Amino acid sequence: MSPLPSPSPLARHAMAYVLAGGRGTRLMELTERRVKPAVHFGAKSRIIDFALSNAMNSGIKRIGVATQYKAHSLIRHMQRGWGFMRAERNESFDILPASQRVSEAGWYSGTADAVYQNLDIIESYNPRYMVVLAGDHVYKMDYEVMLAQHEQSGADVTVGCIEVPRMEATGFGVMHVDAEDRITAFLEKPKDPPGMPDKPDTALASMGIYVFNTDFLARELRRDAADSHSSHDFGSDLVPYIVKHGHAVAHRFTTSCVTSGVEEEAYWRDVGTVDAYWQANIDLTDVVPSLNLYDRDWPIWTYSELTPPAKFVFDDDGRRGTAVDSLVAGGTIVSGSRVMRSVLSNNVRVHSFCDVQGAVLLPGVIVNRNVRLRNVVVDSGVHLPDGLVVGEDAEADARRFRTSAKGVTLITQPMIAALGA
Ligand code: ADQ
Ligand code: ADP
Repeated sequence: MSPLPSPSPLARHAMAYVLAGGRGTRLMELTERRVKPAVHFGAKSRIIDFALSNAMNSGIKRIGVATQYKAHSLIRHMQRGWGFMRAERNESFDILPASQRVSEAGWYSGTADAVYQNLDIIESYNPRYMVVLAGDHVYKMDYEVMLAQHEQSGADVTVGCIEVPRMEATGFGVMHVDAEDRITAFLEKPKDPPGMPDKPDTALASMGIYVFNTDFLARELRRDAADSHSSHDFGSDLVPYIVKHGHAVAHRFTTSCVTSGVEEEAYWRDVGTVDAYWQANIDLTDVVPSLNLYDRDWPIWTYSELTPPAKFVFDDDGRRGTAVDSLVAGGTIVSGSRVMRSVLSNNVRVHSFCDVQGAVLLPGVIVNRNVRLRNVVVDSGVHLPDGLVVGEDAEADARRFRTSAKGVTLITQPMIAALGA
């Protein structure tokens, strides 16, 4: 007897629509010149690479990315790294800046509007499902699993969700579900988030990931566009409306993609603040990190400049250049200095007599001699002057740089320029 044909993967009939237009103000000066999804992450990637790679690894062949705020760095990155999708293979990759397609009013007023304004493009591809994603989260997730639940439950919308400590849920959409995981209430960014009935200190938070049938979504977006009281946002308007008037179901994200037969515990971070961004980077330096970037079955694709290998050298006086418990990208040279528990992106230089710990150094950072760094994020291209000490005197750091609640110091080029002024 011939084996039964395997069911067609649903991802093949889906389009991923990545929202990448919001600035991400809580990353402070890191998003002064680029939007949050374009911010470098994990030595070689940008934040948006996670959503895009998840879509591709899940088998989704059509991707649209809505851009708006300071999109140059993001668009340049996607053009360099994601231009391989081919129409001949039924693939598409569309970068969709707000372009007055619906009216001449201009910008995307909210996340739902950022989809509504491109409905004609979406409908021209005729996808059965829309997987709406935020472009600013770090995680590995197989959307096929979510699509399968969506199809099985017959929901109007399926919302990705994760359990978080109750008081950390103030920045998220928080939901109540019944025994079948049907969403019975949805509160966007509540000041006092409700706990789960059986776990009062935990809240069920929306990950801002939604699956819809395209025809349902199109109808809802047109209804919402005509509603003058709406802010045209998924979390504030569309999802609460569907919860009230339709059938919304929660998809619990409990396992990151299952690859090589190994189940990884779910890891998902909205790296929205300097502290969260720093921590998620430094988490990667753990001996066994929760987010495995070395998983060849679930590659995080990116554009990365072609660089010579990283190099570690003795300086003239025979001091070793070392980096331990650290991620070091290509083109980087550590000479006669000690680097620990740090993330060094492409083309970084660490010169002699330096002590670098807990540092997230973005591409092209130059650390001149005698610098001591503790718990810092240094923006791309910054040259740290000889003898700079950061992380030992909180008051001095706060005067010169941007310091966070948890003691991480963010350093950008204008801050360094101001030191010499
Ligand atoms: P927020 O985190 O506040 O809440 P939001 O600011 O809506 O998310 O941004 C979501 C994504 O949309 C981001 O990637 C952002 O870049 C993009 N975006 C924002 N405004 C945009 C615009 N005008 N045009 C295009 N793109 C835009 C949402 C949900 C919550 C949920 C959290 C999870 O509303 O319910 O809990 O995400 O992080
Ligand atoms: P990346 O995001 O790759 O780290 P850069 O740090 O080079 O890129 O720049 C971030 C963004 O700021 C880019 O969009 C770049 O074009 C823009 N930019 C860089 N330098 C300047 C400048 N002097 N004036 C205005 N914009 C700049």
